[in-house]
Amino acid sequence: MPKAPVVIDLKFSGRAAIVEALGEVFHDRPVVDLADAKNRGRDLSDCRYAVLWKPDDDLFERAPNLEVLFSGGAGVDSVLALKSLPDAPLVRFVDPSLTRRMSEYVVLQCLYHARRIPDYIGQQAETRWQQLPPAEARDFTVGIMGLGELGQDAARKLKVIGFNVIGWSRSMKAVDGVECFDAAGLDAFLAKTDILVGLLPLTTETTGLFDRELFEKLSRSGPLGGPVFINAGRGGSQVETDILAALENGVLYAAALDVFATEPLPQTSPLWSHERVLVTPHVASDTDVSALFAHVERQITRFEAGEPLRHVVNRDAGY
Ligand code: NDP
Ligand code: OXD
Repeated sequence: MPKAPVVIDLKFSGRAAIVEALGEVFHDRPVVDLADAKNRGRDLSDCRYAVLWKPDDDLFERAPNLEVLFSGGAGVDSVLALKSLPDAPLVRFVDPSLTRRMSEYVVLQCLYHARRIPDYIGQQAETRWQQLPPAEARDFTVGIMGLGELGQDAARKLKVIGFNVIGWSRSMKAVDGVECFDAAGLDAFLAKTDILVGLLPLTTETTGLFDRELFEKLSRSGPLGGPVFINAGRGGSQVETDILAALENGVLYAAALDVFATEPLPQTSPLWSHERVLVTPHVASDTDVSALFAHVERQITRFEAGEPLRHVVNRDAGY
């Protein structure tokens, strides 16, 4: 029997990688790539699966028989906000490639700040040779908010480098060597944290969570004399005016932000030019499209064999 088609509507940069990966992964499954002009007016009523990221407004109208939806990313806030999203299971992207990339970003940012690179960049601009008091990873406590797929891997890798690592999540977790806190333990968690890492999904509960009040509860006894805030979860969880104010009045020592309330970050945002803010354009962990399509094909195989899908989003929780 011929396999059911999958429709692809991915507004990712890097078109060539998508085309190459499509050729490699979905061997005998028909693929309808909506970025391909030849599919512009195609009837999509035979498509049972969709892989999507910022899809066309009329996708669900054109493809009324979808049985499983696959998010092109790990975070599904934008997918859940889509108008007329069908009531089919929504599977998010979970894969070792995505996890590895995120952990690299988190380890990089923690070391970058622990080894005072922002200060040395400032000194280099002034041709100033000044050795600042040394500190090493073990002198810092990194607090990770969000101990899911990404947060737990980052925690383990930070431990290997030597950081003290603690973590916070909605439900209590057990991670070897990592002191864990649940939702009720937030204040105790913040009071111990020198470097705060945001790896939370954007939900009604996490919107605006990283605000002045939260920053004021962070530890001020770390080697830098003030906390560092790193956010690679979602920009909607941070209050950007509060980050700027906290940097100005010393409540925060520095920030590294990969995600923003509005993306691309508007040219007018003062975050761009703040000397204690590192801005990256939502690249902490890009989706490897070959890995994404392989994950989709594996899940479809399970689904068609009557096995449960993995990484299905809980729509009530929002992640
Ligand atoms: P998971 O769903 O595996 O983990 C989410 C974690 O957040 C869980 O530990 C969960 O708690 C916790 N959490 C959720 N809501 C709350 C809350 N209200 N209070 C406390 N803890 C909460 O997600 P991933 O680790 O795979 O991904 C995390 C996020 O990272 C994504 O949603 C996405 O927004 C972002 N991301 C960003 C990328 C980038 O390039 N910048 C790339 C990929 C992802 P519990 O375990 O109890 O459910
Ligand atoms: C994701 C992302 O959610 O890239 O995967 O932000």
